[in-house]
Amino acid sequence: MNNYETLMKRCFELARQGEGAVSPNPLVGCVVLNKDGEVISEGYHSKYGENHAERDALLKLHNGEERGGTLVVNLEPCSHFGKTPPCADLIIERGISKVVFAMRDVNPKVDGVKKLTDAGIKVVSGILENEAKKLNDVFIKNITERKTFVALKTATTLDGKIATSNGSSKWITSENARNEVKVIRNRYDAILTSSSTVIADNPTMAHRKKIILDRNLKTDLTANIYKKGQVYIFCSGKSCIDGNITYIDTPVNDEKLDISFILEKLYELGIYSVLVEAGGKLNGSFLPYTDKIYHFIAPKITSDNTSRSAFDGKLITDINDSQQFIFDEVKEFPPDLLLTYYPMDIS
Ligand code: AOF
Ligand code: ZN
Repeated sequence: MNNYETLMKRCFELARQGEGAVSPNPLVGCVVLNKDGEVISEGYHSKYGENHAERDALLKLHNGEERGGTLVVNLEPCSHFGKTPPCADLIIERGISKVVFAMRDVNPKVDGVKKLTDAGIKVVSGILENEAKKLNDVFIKNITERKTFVALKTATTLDGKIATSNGSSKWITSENARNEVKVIRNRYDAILTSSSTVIADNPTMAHRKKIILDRNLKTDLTANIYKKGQVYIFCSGKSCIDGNITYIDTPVNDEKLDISFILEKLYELGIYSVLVEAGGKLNGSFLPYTDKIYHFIAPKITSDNTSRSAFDGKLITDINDSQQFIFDEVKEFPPDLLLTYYPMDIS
């Protein structure tokens, strides 16, 4: 691994400190080196509307020690006036001679490369580009498709089960793994679950925004999930705001709430990413819309075919009709594993 890759990894680490606070902006971290190649400053985008990573790093320097130096950042520096002035202008003003970044900004308003090269700054791009794109998968989907990013979390036994046939499920994974779920939740604008999960498990699912799919309004408003945060209930036939709860009347197909409608509504509400945490039925319905899966696996086997599966979508009779995914990574939360994967792009 060369030095730029090491520095870029540091940018990713810094960028992640903005998780849960920068949406709908991207996660960005930045490292500044002086002309001798020594790290003299670091920064990151910490909150939506606040300074971008490059500005955060450069404003910490007061004596011109960045002149002739290099700025490393995981996203092409911006060149437009948004909530903040263009980073490219500040980079030029501070006399930086080289900018190293991982990926172009997909925001069509941005052409930092042109602004920087026109000013005579050397630009190196594409360092750890794939990793950078994964880090900002939500931002990329939001900007390029104008759609809400859907992540899904499940925790299963080795035979892919989330509960026994009578619903016993506490606990499949260890506390270690369950603590990581809290970290994952924070990455997304909202969590989403079903009335069945609320009724069966009465989970708290601590989050600032919660979405419940409850067609016939079967859940009890005294359930833990309603105690804190802003709640959106997608249901049939009710449309109003009551305290922290917004009811959204939703079309129904085949006795199921229309998921495309729900996802469009979420985008309109400014909920640009969502983490689905539910049972097999809802997981199955969301599978075709899912952009990323977090799958915790405990080293256990129920060995009971009537146990409930993590994905209970539709009947298929040809194994080649299975939905295909690409493994991303495996992490250990002993004794469990966390496997992440993305849907295979079949277009
Ligand atoms: C960067 N560095 O740290 C971030 C960038 O409204 P604003 O001013 O915050 O601009 C938001 C846009 O700027 C966002 O859509 C993306 O294109 C870029 N974000 N750019 O150079 C950063 N957060
Ligand atoms: Zn910027």
